[in-house]
Amino acid sequence: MTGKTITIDVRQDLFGANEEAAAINAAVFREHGNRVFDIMGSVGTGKTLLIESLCERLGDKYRILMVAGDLATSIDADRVAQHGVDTLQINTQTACHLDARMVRVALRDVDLSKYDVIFIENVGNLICPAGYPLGAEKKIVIVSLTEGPYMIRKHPLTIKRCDAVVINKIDLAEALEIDVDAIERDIREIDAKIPVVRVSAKTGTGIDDLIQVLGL
Ligand SMILES: Nc1nc2c(ncn2[C@@H]2O[C@H](COP(=O)(O)OP(=O)(O)OP(=O)(O)O)[C@@H](O)[C@H]2O)c(=O)[nH]1
Ligand SMILES: [Mg+2]
Repeated sequence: MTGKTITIDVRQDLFGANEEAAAINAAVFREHGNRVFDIMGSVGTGKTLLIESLCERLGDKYRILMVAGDLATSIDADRVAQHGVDTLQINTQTACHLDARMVRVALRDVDLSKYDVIFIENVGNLICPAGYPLGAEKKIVIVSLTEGPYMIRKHPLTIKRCDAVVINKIDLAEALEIDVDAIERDIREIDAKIPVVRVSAKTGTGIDDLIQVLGL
């Protein structure tokens, strides 16, 4: 056959394959009774500290597994392990986000029936992880005041693709002269109904509200 051009939308193909793998993950999690949360957000926004805080509060109530996505290290998994929960590290090497297949492969030899709750910390990135569902019950995006006042307006798609927004580091609002109400208004303009929780992972403010939003 000559003269025929086939154009493949690689992005669509990749996204389609991921959706299928995510659906399989979701079914496996349901089967094992796992409540799974995909925690995403920029580098340094407070994902690990927030998960540490959640593990401190929920560790007696639930059997928790933390899955850490990181390019090269196990620093975050090691931090969370200090709170007495099981951890699993995925090093993506070059990929700027986890995808559903990576999660499936990583969990293949894990006895999922041992866990009630799985927190997945995605690779630090406010953009790419939003486009790759992992099969989690909820995708939570953490933004923080140190990212400046415009991160919501600059990343509307991320907000649209998530199920809840955490505004972290509110203890720094005064020092950074950031108007938290304005950030929440920006979120509401993109999605009027999405749950928004103001938190300080450092002081513990708002963590109980977040636990409520997660339904834990
Ligand atoms: N003041 C303050 N500092 C915070 C808060 N949450 C996190 N931090 C600090 O911010 C820095 C980054 O926190 P991490 O929890 O490592 O952030 P992360 O999103 O997991 O970072 P990566 O995994 O590298 O993307 C650390 O120095 C934390 O102590 C907060 O609510 N308030
Ligand atoms: Mg981290």
